[in-house]
Amino acid sequence: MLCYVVLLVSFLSVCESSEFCSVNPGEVNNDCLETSKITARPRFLFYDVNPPEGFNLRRDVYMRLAVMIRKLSEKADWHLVLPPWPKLYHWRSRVSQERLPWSLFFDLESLQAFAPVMDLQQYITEYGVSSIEQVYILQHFKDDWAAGRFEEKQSIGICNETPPYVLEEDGRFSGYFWGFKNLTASNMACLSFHGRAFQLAKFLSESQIRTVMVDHAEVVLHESYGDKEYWQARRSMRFSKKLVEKAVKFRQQVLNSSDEADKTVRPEDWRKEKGGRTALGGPYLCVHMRRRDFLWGRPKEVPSLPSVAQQLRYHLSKLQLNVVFIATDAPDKEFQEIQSALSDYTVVKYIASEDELLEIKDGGVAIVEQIICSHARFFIGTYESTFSFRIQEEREIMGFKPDTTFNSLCGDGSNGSCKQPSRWLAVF
Ligand code: GFB
Repeated sequence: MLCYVVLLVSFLSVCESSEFCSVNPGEVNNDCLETSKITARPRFLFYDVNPPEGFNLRRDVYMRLAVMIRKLSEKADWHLVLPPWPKLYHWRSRVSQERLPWSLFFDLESLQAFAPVMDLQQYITEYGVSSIEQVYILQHFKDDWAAGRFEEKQSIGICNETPPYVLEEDGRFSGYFWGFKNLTASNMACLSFHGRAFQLAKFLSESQIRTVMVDHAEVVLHESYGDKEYWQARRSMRFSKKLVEKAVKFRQQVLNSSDEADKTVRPEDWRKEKGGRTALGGPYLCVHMRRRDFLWGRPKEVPSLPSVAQQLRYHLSKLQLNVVFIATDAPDKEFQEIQSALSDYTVVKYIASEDELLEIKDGGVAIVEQIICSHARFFIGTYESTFSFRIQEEREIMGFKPDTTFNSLCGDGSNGSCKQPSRWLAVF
Protein backbone atom coordinates (compact mmCIF):
# COMPACT_ATOMS: atom_id res chain seq x y z
CA MET A 1 0.00 0.00 0.00
CA LEU A 2 2.75 2.39 1.03
CA CYS A 3 4.51 1.69 -2.27
CA TYR A 4 1.44 2.68 -4.21
CA VAL A 5 1.01 5.92 -2.29
CA VAL A 6 4.66 6.74 -2.70
CA LEU A 7 4.59 6.00 -6.40
CA LEU A 8 1.44 7.96 -6.97
CA VAL A 9 2.85 10.99 -5.18
CA SER A 10 6.11 10.76 -7.12
CA PHE A 11 4.32 10.33 -10.40
CA LEU A 12 1.98 13.26 -9.79
CA SER A 13 4.77 15.55 -8.72
CA VAL A 14 6.82 14.64 -11.77
CA CYS A 15 3.84 15.26 -14.04
CA GLU A 16 2.90 18.50 -12.33
CA SER A 17 6.37 19.91 -12.51
CA SER A 18 6.64 18.76 -16.16
CA GLU A 19 10.28 18.15 -15.62
CA PHE A 20 10.64 15.10 -17.84
CA CYS A 21 11.24 15.93 -21.48
CA SER A 22 10.23 12.54 -22.78
CA VAL A 23 7.44 10.16 -22.00
CA ASN A 24 9.49 7.18 -23.14
CA PRO A 25 12.12 6.46 -20.55
CA GLY A 26 15.18 4.81 -22.04
CA GLU A 27 15.15 6.73 -25.31
CA VAL A 28 17.30 9.76 -25.81
CA ASN A 29 15.36 12.91 -26.49
CA ASN A 30 17.69 15.25 -28.31
CA ASP A 31 15.56 18.25 -27.36
CA CYS A 32 16.41 17.54 -23.76
CA LEU A 33 20.08 17.32 -24.51
CA GLU A 34 19.89 20.56 -26.44
CA THR A 35 18.01 22.29 -23.63
CA SER A 36 20.63 21.12 -21.19
CA LYS A 37 23.38 22.46 -23.37
CA ILE A 38 21.67 25.81 -23.74
CA THR A 39 20.70 26.36 -20.14
CA ALA A 40 23.98 24.90 -18.83
CA ARG A 41 22.57 24.88 -15.31
CA PRO A 42 24.73 22.78 -13.06
CA ARG A 43 23.14 19.40 -12.38
CA PHE A 44 24.07 17.05 -9.60
CA LEU A 45 23.93 13.30 -9.30
CA PHE A 46 24.01 11.97 -5.76
CA TYR A 47 24.24 8.28 -5.04
CA ASP A 48 24.39 5.64 -2.38
CA VAL A 49 25.26 1.95 -2.25
CA ASN A 50 23.75 -1.08 -0.53
CA PRO A 51 24.78 -0.54 3.14
CA PRO A 52 26.60 -3.89 3.78
CA GLU A 53 28.96 -3.46 0.80
CA GLY A 54 32.65 -3.13 1.65
CA PHE A 55 35.04 -0.33 0.82
CA ASN A 56 36.60 -1.84 -2.27
CA LEU A 57 33.35 -2.83 -3.93
CA ARG A 58 32.17 0.74 -3.32
CA ARG A 59 35.22 1.94 -5.20
CA ASP A 60 34.11 -0.16 -8.13
CA VAL A 61 30.62 1.38 -8.06
CA TYR A 62 32.23 4.82 -8.07
CA MET A 63 34.08 3.95 -11.26
CA ARG A 64 30.88 2.94 -13.04
CA LEU A 65 29.35 6.31 -12.17
CA ALA A 66 32.50 8.34 -12.83
CA VAL A 67 32.62 7.00 -16.40
CA MET A 68 28.93 7.85 -16.73
CA ILE A 69 29.17 11.39 -15.35
CA ARG A 70 32.12 12.07 -17.61
CA LYS A 71 29.94 11.12 -20.55
CA LEU A 72 27.01 13.20 -19.29
CA SER A 73 29.23 16.21 -18.71
CA GLU A 74 30.10 16.32 -22.41
CA LYS A 75 26.57 17.57 -23.04
CA ALA A 76 25.57 19.37 -19.84
CA ASP A 77 27.07 20.67 -16.64
CA TRP A 78 26.73 17.45 -14.62
CA HIS A 79 28.57 16.76 -11.36
CA LEU A 80 28.81 13.59 -9.32
CA VAL A 81 28.44 14.23 -5.60
CA LEU A 82 30.45 11.68 -3.65
CA PRO A 83 28.59 10.01 -0.79
CA PRO A 84 30.33 10.46 2.56
CA TRP A 85 31.61 7.14 3.91
CA PRO A 86 29.41 5.72 6.64
CA LYS A 87 30.88 3.50 9.36
CA LEU A 88 31.37 0.31 7.39
CA TYR A 89 30.81 -3.14 8.85
CA HIS A 90 34.51 -3.99 8.58
CA TRP A 91 35.72 -0.88 10.42
CA ARG A 92 36.03 -2.31 13.88
CA SER A 93 37.98 0.24 15.90
CA ARG A 94 36.14 2.52 18.31
CA VAL A 95 37.17 5.81 16.72
CA SER A 96 34.31 7.87 15.39
CA GLN A 97 34.04 7.27 11.65
CA GLU A 98 30.80 8.59 10.27
CA ARG A 99 30.35 10.77 7.21
CA LEU A 100 33.97 10.65 6.13
CA PRO A 101 34.81 12.69 3.04
CA TRP A 102 36.41 11.08 0.01
CA SER A 103 39.28 13.55 0.35
CA LEU A 104 40.41 11.64 3.46
CA PHE A 105 41.14 8.61 1.30
CA PHE A 106 41.58 9.87 -2.26
CA ASP A 107 43.23 12.75 -4.02
CA LEU A 108 40.23 14.74 -5.24
CA GLU A 109 42.24 16.66 -7.85
CA SER A 110 43.20 13.37 -9.45
CA LEU A 111 39.59 12.18 -9.46
CA GLN A 112 38.52 15.51 -10.95
CA ALA A 113 41.06 15.17 -13.73
CA PHE A 114 38.91 12.27 -14.92
CA ALA A 115 35.37 13.47 -14.19
CA PRO A 116 33.54 16.33 -12.45
CA VAL A 117 33.13 15.01 -8.93
CA MET A 118 32.92 16.69 -5.54
CA ASP A 119 32.58 15.73 -1.91
CA LEU A 120 29.10 16.20 -0.49
CA GLN A 121 30.60 18.61 2.04
CA GLN A 122 31.79 20.83 -0.80
CA TYR A 123 28.34 20.71 -2.37
CA ILE A 124 26.77 21.76 0.93
CA THR A 125 29.26 24.60 1.36
CA GLU A 126 28.61 25.89 -2.14
CA TYR A 127 24.90 25.24 -2.54
CA GLY A 128 23.58 24.74 0.99
CA VAL A 129 21.70 21.74 2.32
CA SER A 130 18.23 21.53 0.93
CA SER A 131 16.13 19.07 -0.90
CA ILE A 132 17.07 16.61 -3.60
CA GLU A 133 14.42 16.78 -6.29
CA GLN A 134 14.21 13.12 -7.20
CA VAL A 135 15.38 9.89 -5.61
CA TYR A 136 15.41 6.72 -7.68
CA ILE A 137 15.85 3.51 -5.77
CA LEU A 138 17.41 1.16 -8.27
CA GLN A 139 16.34 -2.46 -8.04
CA HIS A 140 16.75 -5.62 -10.08
CA PHE A 141 13.93 -6.86 -12.26
CA LYS A 142 12.42 -9.83 -10.58
CA ASP A 143 12.87 -11.95 -13.70
CA ASP A 144 16.45 -10.76 -14.38
CA TRP A 145 18.44 -13.22 -16.46
CA ALA A 146 15.45 -15.56 -16.48
CA ALA A 147 15.45 -15.68 -20.27
CA GLY A 148 19.18 -16.34 -20.23
CA ARG A 149 20.01 -13.31 -22.37
CA PHE A 150 21.21 -9.85 -21.53
CA GLU A 151 18.59 -7.29 -22.38
CA GLU A 152 18.97 -3.66 -21.32
CA LYS A 153 15.75 -2.40 -19.84
CA GLN A 154 14.34 -0.18 -17.15
CA SER A 155 10.97 0.79 -15.78
CA ILE A 156 9.56 2.79 -12.94
CA GLY A 157 7.19 0.65 -10.95
CA ILE A 158 6.32 -1.04 -7.72
CA CYS A 159 9.10 -1.17 -5.15
CA ASN A 160 10.37 -4.71 -4.52
CA GLU A 161 10.98 -3.83 -0.87
CA THR A 162 9.60 -1.22 1.48
CA PRO A 163 11.59 1.92 0.62
CA PRO A 164 13.79 3.43 3.33
CA TYR A 165 12.29 6.86 2.53
CA VAL A 166 9.18 8.05 4.32
CA LEU A 167 6.65 10.58 3.06
CA GLU A 168 6.30 13.20 5.78
CA GLU A 169 3.38 15.52 6.46
CA ASP A 170 5.07 18.38 4.64
CA GLY A 171 5.03 16.30 1.45
CA ARG A 172 8.77 15.60 1.51
CA PHE A 173 10.57 12.31 1.86
CA SER A 174 12.87 11.81 4.80
CA GLY A 175 15.50 9.08 4.79
CA TYR A 176 19.05 8.25 5.73
CA PHE A 177 20.74 10.70 3.31
CA TRP A 178 24.21 9.93 4.65
CA GLY A 179 23.17 11.03 8.14
CA PHE A 180 22.19 14.59 7.17
CA LYS A 181 18.89 15.03 9.00
CA ASN A 182 17.94 18.25 7.25
CA LEU A 183 18.30 16.74 3.80
CA THR A 184 15.07 15.52 2.21
CA ALA A 185 13.71 14.61 -1.22
CA SER A 186 10.75 16.00 -3.12
CA ASN A 187 10.01 12.81 -5.05
CA MET A 188 10.87 9.18 -4.83
CA ALA A 189 10.37 6.25 -7.17
CA CYS A 190 11.63 2.71 -7.59
CA LEU A 191 13.39 2.11 -10.88
CA SER A 192 13.84 -1.48 -11.98
CA PHE A 193 17.04 -1.38 -13.95
CA HIS A 194 19.00 -3.85 -15.98
CA GLY A 195 21.83 -2.33 -17.88
CA ARG A 196 25.03 -0.43 -18.10
CA ALA A 197 25.99 3.04 -17.02
CA PHE A 198 25.21 4.84 -20.30
CA GLN A 199 21.67 3.51 -20.20
CA LEU A 200 21.22 5.34 -16.91
CA ALA A 201 22.93 8.38 -18.45
CA LYS A 202 20.33 8.43 -21.24
CA PHE A 203 17.56 8.16 -18.70
CA LEU A 204 18.95 11.07 -16.69
CA SER A 205 19.49 13.22 -19.81
CA GLU A 206 15.82 12.96 -20.59
CA SER A 207 14.80 14.96 -17.58
CA GLN A 208 15.81 18.44 -16.58
CA ILE A 209 15.89 17.64 -12.90
CA ARG A 210 18.85 19.41 -11.37
CA THR A 211 19.39 17.26 -8.31
CA VAL A 212 18.83 13.54 -8.57
CA MET A 213 19.94 10.68 -6.38
CA VAL A 214 20.28 7.04 -7.30
CA ASP A 215 20.18 4.71 -4.35
CA HIS A 216 21.54 1.17 -4.75
CA ALA A 217 23.84 2.41 -7.47
CA GLU A 218 25.57 -0.99 -7.43
CA VAL A 219 22.74 -2.21 -9.67
CA VAL A 220 24.25 -0.24 -12.57
CA LEU A 221 26.81 -2.25 -14.54
CA HIS A 222 30.11 -1.02 -15.93
CA GLU A 223 29.73 0.59 -19.33
CA SER A 224 32.81 -1.23 -20.44
CA TYR A 225 34.86 -3.47 -18.21
CA GLY A 226 38.60 -3.33 -18.59
CA ASP A 227 38.96 -0.98 -21.56
CA LYS A 228 41.15 2.13 -21.74
CA GLU A 229 38.54 4.38 -20.17
CA TYR A 230 37.96 1.93 -17.33
CA TRP A 231 41.67 2.05 -16.56
CA GLN A 232 41.76 5.83 -16.82
CA ALA A 233 39.03 6.01 -14.20
CA ARG A 234 40.97 3.51 -12.13
CA ARG A 235 44.25 5.37 -12.50
CA SER A 236 42.58 8.62 -11.44
CA MET A 237 41.84 7.01 -8.08
CA ARG A 238 45.11 8.11 -6.55
CA PHE A 239 45.16 7.93 -2.78
CA SER A 240 45.31 11.06 -0.66
CA LYS A 241 48.80 12.51 -0.26
CA LYS A 242 48.64 12.05 3.50
CA LEU A 243 48.13 8.27 3.16
CA VAL A 244 50.79 7.95 0.49
CA GLU A 245 53.27 9.78 2.73
CA LYS A 246 52.59 7.41 5.61
CA ALA A 247 53.25 4.43 3.36
CA VAL A 248 56.42 6.05 1.98
CA LYS A 249 57.72 6.56 5.51
CA PHE A 250 56.99 2.99 6.58
CA ARG A 251 58.58 1.57 3.43
CA GLN A 252 61.71 3.64 4.00
CA GLN A 253 62.06 3.04 7.71
CA VAL A 254 60.97 -0.58 8.03
CA LEU A 255 61.26 -2.19 4.62
CA ASN A 256 64.28 -0.51 3.06
CA SER A 257 62.10 0.43 0.11
CA SER A 258 62.02 3.63 -1.96
CA ASP A 259 60.58 4.48 -5.35
CA GLU A 260 63.93 5.14 -6.98
CA ALA A 261 65.47 1.84 -5.86
CA ASP A 262 62.24 -0.07 -6.48
CA LYS A 263 61.70 1.47 -9.94
CA THR A 264 58.23 2.63 -9.03
CA VAL A 265 58.60 6.38 -9.59
CA ARG A 266 55.31 7.69 -11.01
CA PRO A 267 54.44 11.02 -12.61
CA GLU A 268 52.54 13.40 -10.29
CA ASP A 269 49.70 13.46 -12.80
CA TRP A 270 48.17 10.05 -13.59
CA ARG A 271 47.41 11.26 -17.13
CA LYS A 272 51.13 11.21 -17.85
CA GLU A 273 51.55 7.53 -16.95
CA LYS A 274 52.64 5.44 -19.90
CA GLY A 275 52.51 1.85 -18.72
CA GLY A 276 55.34 -0.64 -19.05
CA ARG A 277 56.78 -3.58 -17.15
CA THR A 278 59.83 -2.22 -15.41
CA ALA A 279 58.77 -2.03 -11.75
CA LEU A 280 60.96 -4.06 -9.40
CA GLY A 281 59.42 -3.44 -5.99
CA GLY A 282 60.94 -3.26 -2.52
CA PRO A 283 62.90 -6.17 -1.02
CA TYR A 284 59.94 -7.76 0.71
CA LEU A 285 57.05 -10.05 0.00
CA CYS A 286 53.55 -8.87 0.82
CA VAL A 287 50.66 -11.14 1.62
CA HIS A 288 47.08 -9.97 1.97
CA MET A 289 45.74 -12.41 4.51
CA ARG A 290 41.98 -11.88 4.62
CA ARG A 291 40.38 -13.55 7.64
CA ARG A 292 37.30 -12.82 9.76
CA ASP A 293 34.12 -13.18 7.62
CA PHE A 294 36.11 -14.93 4.86
CA LEU A 295 36.80 -17.81 7.27
CA TRP A 296 33.18 -18.87 7.17
CA GLY A 297 32.28 -17.24 3.83
CA ARG A 298 35.01 -19.05 1.85
CA PRO A 299 36.26 -21.88 4.09
CA LYS A 300 37.75 -23.93 1.25
CA GLU A 301 39.85 -21.07 -0.14
CA VAL A 302 41.07 -19.55 3.12
CA PRO A 303 44.02 -21.52 4.50
CA SER A 304 44.75 -22.28 8.13
CA LEU A 305 47.56 -20.26 9.71
CA PRO A 306 50.14 -23.09 9.61
CA SER A 307 49.39 -23.46 5.91
CA VAL A 308 49.81 -19.70 5.33
CA ALA A 309 53.21 -19.87 7.05
CA GLN A 310 54.20 -22.86 4.93
CA GLN A 311 53.19 -21.14 1.68
CA LEU A 312 55.04 -17.97 2.65
CA ARG A 313 58.15 -19.96 3.53
CA TYR A 314 58.08 -21.58 0.10
CA HIS A 315 57.87 -18.25 -1.75
CA LEU A 316 60.41 -16.46 0.47
CA SER A 317 62.95 -19.15 -0.13
CA LYS A 318 62.29 -19.17 -3.89
CA LEU A 319 62.55 -15.38 -4.12
CA GLN A 320 65.50 -15.20 -1.73
CA LEU A 321 63.73 -12.63 0.41
CA ASN A 322 63.88 -12.34 4.20
CA VAL A 323 61.08 -9.92 4.93
CA VAL A 324 57.30 -10.36 4.81
CA PHE A 325 54.77 -7.57 5.16
CA ILE A 326 51.37 -8.81 6.25
CA ALA A 327 48.25 -6.84 5.42
CA THR A 328 45.42 -8.38 7.37
CA ASP A 329 42.14 -7.92 9.15
CA ALA A 330 43.10 -10.79 11.49
CA PRO A 331 43.24 -10.31 15.26
CA ASP A 332 46.74 -9.74 16.69
CA LYS A 333 47.10 -13.26 18.00
CA GLU A 334 46.75 -14.69 14.48
CA PHE A 335 49.45 -12.33 13.25
CA GLN A 336 51.68 -13.42 16.13
CA GLU A 337 51.10 -17.05 15.23
CA ILE A 338 52.45 -16.41 11.74
CA GLN A 339 55.33 -14.43 13.20
CA SER A 340 56.40 -17.32 15.45
CA ALA A 341 55.95 -19.90 12.71
CA LEU A 342 58.34 -17.79 10.59
CA SER A 343 60.69 -16.77 13.38
CA ASP A 344 63.70 -17.13 11.07
CA TYR A 345 62.25 -14.33 8.88
CA THR A 346 61.30 -10.73 9.61
CA VAL A 347 57.51 -10.55 9.67
CA VAL A 348 55.98 -7.08 10.00
CA LYS A 349 52.66 -5.30 9.79
CA TYR A 350 51.56 -1.69 9.90
CA ILE A 351 50.45 -0.59 13.37
CA ALA A 352 48.77 2.80 13.56
CA SER A 353 49.20 4.80 16.76
CA GLU A 354 46.04 6.02 18.48
CA ASP A 355 46.57 9.52 17.13
CA GLU A 356 47.07 8.17 13.65
CA LEU A 357 43.91 6.11 13.88
CA LEU A 358 42.00 9.21 14.91
CA GLU A 359 43.44 11.00 11.93
CA ILE A 360 43.07 8.46 9.13
CA LYS A 361 40.54 6.00 10.61
CA ASP A 362 40.32 2.27 9.85
CA GLY A 363 39.80 3.00 6.16
CA GLY A 364 43.03 4.99 5.98
CA VAL A 365 45.02 2.27 7.76
CA ALA A 366 43.71 -0.31 5.29
CA ILE A 367 44.78 1.92 2.38
CA VAL A 368 48.28 2.44 3.80
CA GLU A 369 48.57 -1.37 3.95
CA GLN A 370 47.34 -1.63 0.36
CA ILE A 371 49.92 0.91 -0.80
CA ILE A 372 52.72 -0.96 0.98
CA CYS A 373 51.61 -4.23 -0.66
CA SER A 374 51.45 -2.53 -4.06
CA HIS A 375 55.14 -1.75 -3.78
CA ALA A 376 56.33 -5.23 -2.76
CA ARG A 377 58.60 -7.32 -4.95
CA PHE A 378 56.03 -10.11 -4.84
CA PHE A 379 52.40 -10.07 -3.84
CA ILE A 380 50.13 -12.88 -2.70
CA GLY A 381 46.46 -12.10 -2.18
CA THR A 382 43.37 -13.84 -0.87
CA TYR A 383 41.12 -15.61 -3.33
CA GLU A 384 38.27 -13.35 -4.52
CA SER A 385 38.89 -10.52 -2.08
CA THR A 386 38.24 -7.12 -3.66
CA PHE A 387 40.85 -5.76 -1.24
CA SER A 388 43.41 -7.98 -3.02
CA PHE A 389 42.02 -7.08 -6.46
CA ARG A 390 42.67 -3.38 -5.86
CA ILE A 391 46.29 -4.12 -4.92
CA GLN A 392 46.67 -6.14 -8.11
CA GLU A 393 45.32 -3.22 -10.14
CA GLU A 394 47.65 -0.77 -8.45
CA ARG A 395 50.60 -3.00 -9.30
CA GLU A 396 49.42 -3.27 -12.89
CA ILE A 397 49.34 0.52 -13.13
CA MET A 398 52.85 0.75 -11.69
CA GLY A 399 54.16 -1.76 -14.22
CA PHE A 400 54.99 -4.93 -12.30
CA LYS A 401 55.39 -8.20 -14.15
CA PRO A 402 52.13 -10.16 -13.87
CA ASP A 403 53.89 -13.18 -12.32
CA THR A 404 54.72 -11.07 -9.27
CA THR A 405 51.15 -9.86 -8.85
CA PHE A 406 48.49 -12.44 -9.68
CA ASN A 407 49.05 -14.90 -6.88
CA SER A 408 46.66 -16.16 -4.23
CA LEU A 409 47.00 -18.18 -1.07
CA CYS A 410 45.66 -21.70 -1.49
CA GLY A 411 43.18 -23.36 0.83
CA ASP A 412 44.14 -26.33 2.97
CA GLY A 413 44.03 -29.62 1.14
CA SER A 414 45.13 -28.14 -2.18
CA ASN A 415 48.81 -29.01 -1.60
CA GLY A 416 49.83 -25.45 -2.32
CA SER A 417 48.49 -25.56 -5.84
CA CYS A 418 45.13 -23.98 -6.60
CA LYS A 419 43.35 -21.76 -9.10
CA GLN A 420 45.24 -18.48 -9.32
CA PRO A 421 43.59 -15.10 -9.99
CA SER A 422 42.86 -14.19 -13.58
CA ARG A 423 45.32 -11.72 -15.00
CA TRP A 424 43.52 -8.40 -15.06
CA LEU A 425 46.00 -6.47 -17.18
CA ALA A 426 46.00 -2.68 -17.40
CA VAL A 427 45.28 -1.00 -20.73
CA PHE A 428 46.95 2.36 -21.39
O1 GFB B 1 37.39 -4.05 0.98
P1 GFB B 1 36.40 -5.12 0.99
O2 GFB B 1 35.18 -4.86 0.25
O3 GFB B 1 37.08 -6.43 0.48
O4 GFB B 1 36.03 -5.37 2.50
P2 GFB B 1 36.63 -7.97 0.45
C1 GFB B 1 36.92 -5.81 3.43
C2 GFB B 1 37.25 -4.73 4.47
O5 GFB B 1 37.85 -5.40 5.58
C3 GFB B 1 38.27 -3.71 4.00
C4 GFB B 1 38.97 -4.68 6.03
O6 GFB B 1 37.75 -2.62 3.31
C5 GFB B 1 38.95 -3.34 5.30
O7 GFB B 1 38.16 -2.44 6.04
N1 GFB B 1 40.18 -5.42 5.63
C6 GFB B 1 40.29 -6.50 4.84
C7 GFB B 1 41.41 -5.06 6.00
N2 GFB B 1 41.57 -6.86 4.70
C8 GFB B 1 42.29 -5.97 5.41
C9 GFB B 1 43.69 -5.81 5.64
O8 GFB B 1 44.54 -6.53 5.14
N3 GFB B 1 44.06 -4.76 6.42
C10 GFB B 1 43.15 -3.91 6.98
N4 GFB B 1 43.60 -2.90 7.72
N5 GFB B 1 41.82 -4.04 6.79
C11 GFB B 1 34.10 -8.43 1.01
C12 GFB B 1 33.17 -7.40 1.61
O9 GFB B 1 35.38 -8.08 1.40
O10 GFB B 1 33.89 -9.69 1.57
C13 GFB B 1 31.75 -7.88 1.66
O11 GFB B 1 33.16 -6.26 0.82
C14 GFB B 1 31.66 -9.24 2.30
O12 GFB B 1 31.01 -6.96 2.42
C15 GFB B 1 32.58 -10.19 1.57
O13 GFB B 1 32.01 -9.12 3.67
C16 GFB B 1 32.56 -11.57 2.20
O14 GFB B 1 36.22 -8.38 -0.91
O15 GFB B 1 37.80 -8.67 1.03
